[in-house]
Amino acid sequence: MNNSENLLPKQDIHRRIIHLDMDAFYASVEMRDNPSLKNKALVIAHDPRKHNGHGVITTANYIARRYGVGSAMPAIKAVKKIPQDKLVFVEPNFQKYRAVSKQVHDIMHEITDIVEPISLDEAYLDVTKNKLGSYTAIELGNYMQAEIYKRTGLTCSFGATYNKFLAKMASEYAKPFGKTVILPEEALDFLAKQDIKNFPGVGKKTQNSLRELGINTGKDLQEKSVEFLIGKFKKWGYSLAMHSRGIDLSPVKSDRVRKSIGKERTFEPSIFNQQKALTNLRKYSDEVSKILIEKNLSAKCIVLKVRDSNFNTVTRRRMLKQATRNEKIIFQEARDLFLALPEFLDRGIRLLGVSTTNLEQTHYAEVNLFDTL
Ligand code: TTP
Ligand code: MG
Repeated sequence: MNNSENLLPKQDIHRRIIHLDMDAFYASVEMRDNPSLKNKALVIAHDPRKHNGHGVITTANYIARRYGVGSAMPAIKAVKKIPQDKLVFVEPNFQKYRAVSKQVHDIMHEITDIVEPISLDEAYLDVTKNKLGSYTAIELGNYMQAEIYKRTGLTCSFGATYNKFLAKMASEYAKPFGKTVILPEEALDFLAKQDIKNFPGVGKKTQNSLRELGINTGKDLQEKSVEFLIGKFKKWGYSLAMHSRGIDLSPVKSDRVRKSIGKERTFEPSIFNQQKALTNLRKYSDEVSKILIEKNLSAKCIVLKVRDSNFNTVTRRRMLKQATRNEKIIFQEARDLFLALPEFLDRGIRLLGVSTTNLEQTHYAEVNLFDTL
C-alpha cells in the first residue's frame, strides 16, 4: 500500500454495530405456519402455471435454492429447474410478514433505539451504548437471536463489528442461523478472503469490469492503490477502496432523525458586554461542533438565537454553500449574525444560543478528491 492510502479517512474502531437479517424470511414464515412445506422446494410467488407464465420470485427456501432458484428471478424458472413433485408455490402474504417484522423490530428496540431498518427483515443497530448495559455485541446478538426464535419461531443471522458494511458482510457470511463477529484486527484478513461479489453494491456489471482487471477477491482490491481504483471507477472506486480496507464511517440512521443540534443558555443578570457575549458564542460553537463530529454530521445552516431583557427573542439564520462541522466556521457565522443585532446588546442579553440545522451525513469523498487525481 502506498501514499495514496492517505486519501482514505481514519476509521473509528470503537463503535459496535450489529446487522441482523432474517433467514429466507417469507419462506420461513410460511414453513412455520404450514410445516408440511418444510421438506418441499418452496417458492414464494404467484404460480406461473396459473398466471400465463407470469410471476416473480420474492424468495425461496434453502431446498429450492439448491436448484439455483432465488429472489427476483422469473417464477417460471422454478418450474423449469425444480422437479414437479418437490416444487410448491405459495402466494406472498405481506400482512403476515409485516406483523412478524414488527415483533422483530420490537425486540431490537429492547436493546437500542438506534435501529436503521433496511427492509422488513433486515436492520442495522448501533449498540455502542445500549439499554441492557455492559454486554458484548455477541451477547446482544445472541439475545436477539434467541428472543426472535422464542417469540416468532424463526431464525435469523447477525454480524457484529465496528461498522455497517462489514457487519452486513458478516451477517451474510454464516447464514442461516449464523453469528459472525469480526474484531478490528481481523477485518483485513476477512475481507481479503471475500469474493468481490460479496462486497456491497457489486452487481454483475461491476463484477465483470473488476474481473477483467484481474480483481477477483478483497485481497486483489487491497493490493490496488486507492489512486488506481479511483482512476478506473471514480466515486465507485473510492468506495471499493474504502470497503476493501475495512473503512465505512456512515452512522446507523435511526428512524428518529435529529433535525437540529444546538446549545443555549440564559443569563441572570443580563449581559451588556460584547466580549462576554462573543466568548459564550465561541463556547457554544465548540460544543455544537463536537456533537456534530461525534454523530458524523455536518450542517448547512447556522442559527443564532438572542433574547433581550425585555424578552424580545429573535432567531437569525445563515445558509452555507458547503455543509460544515468546523467550530471556527460555526462561530464566525454566529458572530456575524450577532454583530448585526447591536440593539440587543444595548438592552442587555438574557439568552444566547447557537444551533445548526439542515444536517447531513459527512462525506469524506467530497474533499476535492476527484479534482486532484
Ligand atoms: P433477503 O433478506 O434478501 O432474503 P431472505 O431473507 O429471503 O433470505 P436470506 O436468508 O438470504 O436473507 O430478503 C428478505 C425478504 O424480502 C425475502 O424473504 C423476500 C423479500 N424480497 C423480495 O420480495 N424481492 C427481492 O428481490 C428480495 C431480494 C427480497
Ligand atoms: Mg433475509
